[in-house]
Order: sequence, then structure tokens, then C-alpha cells
Amino acid sequence: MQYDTKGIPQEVQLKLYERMLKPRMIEEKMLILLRQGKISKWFSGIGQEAISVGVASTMRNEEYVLPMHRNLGVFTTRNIPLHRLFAQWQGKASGFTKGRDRSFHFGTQDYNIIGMISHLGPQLGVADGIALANVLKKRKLVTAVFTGEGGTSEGDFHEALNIAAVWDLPVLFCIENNGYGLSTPTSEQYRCEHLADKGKGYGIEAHVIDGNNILEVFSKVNTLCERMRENPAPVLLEFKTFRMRGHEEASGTKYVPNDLMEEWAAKDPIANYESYLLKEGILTDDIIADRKAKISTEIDEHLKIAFEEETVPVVKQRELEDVYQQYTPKAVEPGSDLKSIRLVDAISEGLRQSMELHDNLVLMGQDIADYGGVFKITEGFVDSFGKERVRNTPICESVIVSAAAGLSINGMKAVMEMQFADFASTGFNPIVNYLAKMHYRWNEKADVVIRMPCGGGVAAGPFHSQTNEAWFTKTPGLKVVYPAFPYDAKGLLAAAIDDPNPVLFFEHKALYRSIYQDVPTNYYTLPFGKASLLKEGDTITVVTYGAGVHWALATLGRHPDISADLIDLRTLQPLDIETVYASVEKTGKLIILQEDSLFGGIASDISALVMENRFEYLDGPVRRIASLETPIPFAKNLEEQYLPKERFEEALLQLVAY
Ligand SMILES: Cc1ncc(C[n+]2csc(CCOP(=O)(O)OP(=O)(O)O)c2C)c(N)n1
Repeated sequence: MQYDTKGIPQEVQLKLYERMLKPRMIEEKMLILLRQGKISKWFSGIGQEAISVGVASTMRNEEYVLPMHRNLGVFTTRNIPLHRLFAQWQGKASGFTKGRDRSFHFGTQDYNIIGMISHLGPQLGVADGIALANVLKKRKLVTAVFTGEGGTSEGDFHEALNIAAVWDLPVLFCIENNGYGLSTPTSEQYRCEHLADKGKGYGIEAHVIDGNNILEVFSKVNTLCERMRENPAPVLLEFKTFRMRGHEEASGTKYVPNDLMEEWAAKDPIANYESYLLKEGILTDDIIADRKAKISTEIDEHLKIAFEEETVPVVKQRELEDVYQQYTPKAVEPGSDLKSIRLVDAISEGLRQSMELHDNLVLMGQDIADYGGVFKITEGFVDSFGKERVRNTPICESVIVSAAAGLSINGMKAVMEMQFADFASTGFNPIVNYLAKMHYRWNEKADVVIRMPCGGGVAAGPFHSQTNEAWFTKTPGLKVVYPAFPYDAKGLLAAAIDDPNPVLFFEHKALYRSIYQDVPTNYYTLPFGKASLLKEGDTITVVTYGAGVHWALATLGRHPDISADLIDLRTLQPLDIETVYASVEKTGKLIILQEDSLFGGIASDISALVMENRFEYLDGPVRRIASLETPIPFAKNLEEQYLPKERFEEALLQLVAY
């Protein structure tokens, strides 16, 4: 192996050696512990240390690094106390996730390291968001993110590179091409010669680097980082290396040809570098023995600390509380100056006033800048707040959700507009796996609101009419808001943006321009988890939300003889079940109206909760009325049949008569 010092001082050369030695020695210890059954799983980075150590050594401490499962060298180079890493791997409290996630699946703001989720790809977009926050704050910092070559086949890779290119983000995309993705060789993973060749397609500078040569990694990355700090733009690096052990220890390496193993064993990044340093007289056998002894002692001492720590305490209440960041909402009262406006105007006004209040708030979405969004909610926003904060995005929902998480991690707030709620499906993974689980996993907020123009009755067919709140109410960690009136929409949107937790904010398209209300002109917030009682009666309880509220109002309007409580839930998570209980205790009858198709919707859970907790008060069967169990059809008459308006009226009369 050829080493070119490129002027790297000797003490740095020595440091790089020590830094590679440490993760190697930790790994060797872990392999022993694994065999002894003292840790559960191990993803080895043996043979790949030069990449983690080389990249991390060029980065400043205040710069974020987003490593993968084989990048122990990033963690050790940032000097995380080993006992905390060991505790993390043993699921103990002094790790980084209170025993809630395994191995390298954690982030730590103390060390500016943001770890992966199992799905690999999302963190590429998170890096974009972190880098964007730096650019907006005018901080000249690089963000480095890692992926394996297997991960480059994910859509997130494409989306993240494209966004970084279009937005000139200083992200160092580091592909560790180690030959295999689990058992899949590169020949079955991609067709181009080098993955770095893909850079050209995105208009991104790209380089191939010998990932086993620490001096090459260090000097090239160092030069690139210095330039990227001054001239922000992404760079794609493909580090050629090899995975010397199984995907994880239990899976072995039988499928890897022996000659390949031998070829790469000869290129070991530590052994070769050690020989070179010995030859140059920078390293001596005594120094090697001394450093190894020191690292060995450190490992043993820290392992002792981790082993002596008791298993993580099991406190149910704490588990439940940590799903969300606890915070006390700042209540701002609605003023008395009112103006009659539509739902669409109320949302626009709430958003605009939040932009004025929070100067760290960034809006992202397709066509939201000069065009004002397809529903014109952000019309005129660019004039007021500029294109930096009101950002058009390419068509890439997944990476924009991930970037929103990155913005939040780096101290910003983000609101993303899904052009239609239906398209949340292409951003589903980072919503339910990244945003929703981040606080529970490693105590980090996800200060993100996703606006979801939704709903039927607009003859727009199966892909522009869905009301898909049930996809999200199922997932702990998300809040779900679904207003039916302009007043609620404005105050709840302001509250959603203020809330540091991820919020899915549903806006019914059919209500946008049809529902008017007198709305306070000032900035105000409304609390989550408080339903509103729109009508009071004593024979039946009607529970609904969104467009259902207006259908129920119209139906009850046609039947003035029915004395009903009409409850508009307003938020589905948190759910104000107490208001439902109180009403059922009074009326003894409950009908729940939901626009979505029936199975697995919120109506089913409300029904179950009432049966379980207020059964004795019921004077009839709980009824759930919802759309047909089909996708939502296009033709007007088919859509009318699909939606539950008529069935609601029938069922209401039946239940009243029961
Ligand atoms: C979305 C998703 N699909 C599949 C997997 C299972 N899986 C975990 S790691 C891995 C291989 C990753 O290969 P690569 O990106 O090359 O990284 P390496 O493990 O080689 O370092 C696979 C298939 C996963 N974690 N996430």
C-alpha cells in the first residue's frame, strides 16, 4: 500500500494510528463477549476503520456526523466514554437510549453524532436538513453522512443527493463500498462501474477513495471539507473497502470467495499503516505495546463499569411519558377583533403569524414558494419571508420529511406541506419510523408539522381524496390534529407549530373554501386533546371530526326533534375520550361518524373504549358509520355512495329509535 503524507504532521499520523487501533481492539473484545453471550448482536467494521477514523478526524467537533452500523471509529474518535457505549450495547440506562434501542441506533447532541435507524436511507435526508440549518444560520460547517453501497439502492439515496445538489448543501456523502450488502454482492446491487459515477447524474462532485488507506482518506477529505465550508455544495465519496466479517456475526461469510478474503486481508488498514509508520520511524514496537496496553486497560475498566450497572429499571409511566417531549403549551388567548374568513384563509393566517413569531421556522413543500402551493395557502409568503424560509422542493416526500427531522435536530422548526395527504405514502417511512420514534429512542424532539390537505367529496378519485389519519393515529409518537372550522384550524395550527413534537395536521379540502367563520385576527393557540361540544342534547351522542362534523350538523338540522350531543374531536391524538365518556353517561347512546373507510379507523377505537369503560351506561349498541371498504372512487355518484352521509342519517334514526 502506498502512503503519501501530503504534509500531514507526524503527531497527526500517529494519532490516526491510535484512533484506528481503538475501535479494532474494542471489536475484538466484543467478539469474545458475543461468543460468551454477554452482548446480543454485533455488526463488525473490522477492516473499515480508516474510513470512520479518517472522516471523523477531519471534522470539527461542532460538525454533525451521521454514522452507520460499522462506524465505531466515528464514536471513538469523538471520544465518547466507552462505558456509555458498552452500556448502550447492553441496553442499560447509562447508554444513550435507556435500553430502548440497540447497537448504534442513537444520536447524541453532546457529541454531534446522529445515529441511524434500521431503514438505512432516511439519515441521508436528515443530513440534508442539518446542513440546511447550518446554511440558514450562516454557519460554515460540513455535515458528513455514511451509507453502505447496499443503502445506495434505496430511493432515499437518490432523493438526498438530489436535494443536496439543488439546495447547494455542504453534505459529505460517504459511501462505504465493502463489497456486500448482507449476502448480496455489488454485481447484484448496481450496474455502474463506480458508485461515485452517480455523482455526475446529480451534478455533484464525486471521488473514489481507497478506503483502506488512512492517509489518503484523511488528506482528501480534509481538503474537501475545507473547501466545502467556504463554498457550500455536496460531495459524493465512494470509499473502496471490504467487509471482513459477516453482515452480523451470526450470519457468517460462507458466500464470500476465499481469494477475495485473502486479497483484502492483505490490505488491512491497520496492519499496513503500522508497518509504514514503523518503517518511517514514527512508530516503535514500544509505542505500539504502550498504546495497546493503555487501550486494553481503558476497555477493561469501562466494561467493568457497564457490567456493574444494573439492568435498566422498568417504569411503565416513564416509558409512556417519554414517547412525547413533555412541554407546557404557551397559551395565547384569542383576541376580540374578528374577521369572517374561510378555512383556507385561517390556515394561511395561522401559518403566516407563526412564521412571524418563530424566525427559525422553515416551510418546505412542492410549489409552495412563488406559486403559493396548489391550494394557495402560502401565497405571498415568499415576499414576506424570502425563498430561504419558504422552500420549493422537488418531488421527494421521503427526504423532505427526513430533512425536516434534520432541521429540528439542528435547532430549527419545520412545516412541510404534503401537496395532498395521499402522497404521505411516499414519505411514510420517515414519518412513522424517524419522527415518531425519535423522542422515545434517544430523547430528541422532532419539531415538525406535516400539513395534510385531505378528504373526499371533491370528485378527485382514489389518489387525491383519501383521509388517511388512521395510518398515523396508530403510531405512538405522532400527534394528529383534524379541525373542522376556521377558528379551530388557525389556533390549532399555531399550537402544532409551537409544539416540539411531530404533528400531522389534516386540512379537509372540501371545507377549505366552503366554511366561513368569524376568526380572531391575532395570533392565538388552542389546546390539543380538547374536543368541542357543538350541540347539547340528552338522547344520543354523535362523535365525529373533519367533514363529518358538517355532515352531522346538516343531518341534525333536518331532524330538530333529535336531542343530541354533537362532539367535534378536533384532535385525534391526543384524543379527548373523557368528553365522550361524559356525554355517553348522559345520553346512553353513541354513534361515531368517520369519513375514512371503517376498518381500523378511530371510530373503532372510540367504540371499544366506550364499551370497555362505560358499558353500564349504554342503552343501545354503539354504531360506527364510515365509508365503504373500497378505495375512494372518482365518479360523483360512486363517490356519494362511498361516503357515509346517507348511511349516517339512517343509522342515527335507527339508534334514536332503539
Ligand atoms: C429498508 C431496509 N431494508 C432491508 C434492511 C435489512 N438490511 C440491514 S443492513 C442490510 C445490508 C446493508 O448493506 P450496505 O448498505 O452495503 O451496508 P453494510 O452492511 O455492507 O455495511 C440489509 C439488507 C434494512 N435494515 N432496511
